[in-house]
Amino acid sequence: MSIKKLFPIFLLGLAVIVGFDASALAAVGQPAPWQLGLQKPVSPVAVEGHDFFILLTWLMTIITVIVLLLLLYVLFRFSAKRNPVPSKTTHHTLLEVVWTVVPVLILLVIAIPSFRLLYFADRVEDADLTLKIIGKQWYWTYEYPDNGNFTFDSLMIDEDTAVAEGKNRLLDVDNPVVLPVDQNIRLIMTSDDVIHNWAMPSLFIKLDAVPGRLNETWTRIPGEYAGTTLYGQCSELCGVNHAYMPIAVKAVTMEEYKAWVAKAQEQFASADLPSSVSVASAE
Ligand SMILES: [Cu+2]
Repeated sequence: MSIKKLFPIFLLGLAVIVGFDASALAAVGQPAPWQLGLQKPVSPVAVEGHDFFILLTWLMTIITVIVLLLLLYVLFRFSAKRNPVPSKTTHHTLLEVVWTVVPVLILLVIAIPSFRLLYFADRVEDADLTLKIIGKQWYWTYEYPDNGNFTFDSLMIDEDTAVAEGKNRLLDVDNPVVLPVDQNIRLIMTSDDVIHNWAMPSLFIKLDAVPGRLNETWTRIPGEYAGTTLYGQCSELCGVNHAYMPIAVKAVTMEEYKAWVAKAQEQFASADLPSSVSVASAE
């Protein structure tokens, strides 16, 4: 491989080492051109997850550099030219203990914050409201059980329409999820057909929606993000239109949320049918 070809890799490595983080430049809740790091974290879980990612990146960088330096030293110091008569040493107790214990310590350093984050993201004790998410081929259905139990479908808007209206192609939907800021929101998800995955990078959520099973997590969007729309996509290969079932979550103030709920209860009022059959087909 020529030096020229290695250059982009070198640049990327350098960017990681100096901690260059494109998320600082990116719009909130969506990917940005030339983005290197994660999307800007929005929820408390996302902030913790982002910190954990930075810790792991540093650990990986340090380990890689140390191993590389050791290799280079061995190549130089013990080459046939400089070391014509090799040592016959086979065991070294202290060295063996060290190269067993040090990796264990590194794994402990990773495991402790990892489990803390896992339990933090698992569930919230005192949820202010619940959003039920149902994956379908190939769109999402949302239920608001705490607000009159209305249900609606959220489908991607046509690509040409999105471009014409200045919206995000492949990301904007006809009916975004609307969530109030500064509230603990319990998210429960399931599926009506195959396994989908409700993935929202800025909320650090990537949870499977499995038929016959109810998975749970939670989120909280700080007040400063009122008016922002966050985007995500299905992240479990679920069929031919897997790439066309995006997620849009609009964060609003509590007053706006109440007004939206009042409107949504009328707009999405279903007949007396149970919510699971209120929607019959994808089109
Ligand atoms: Cu899907």
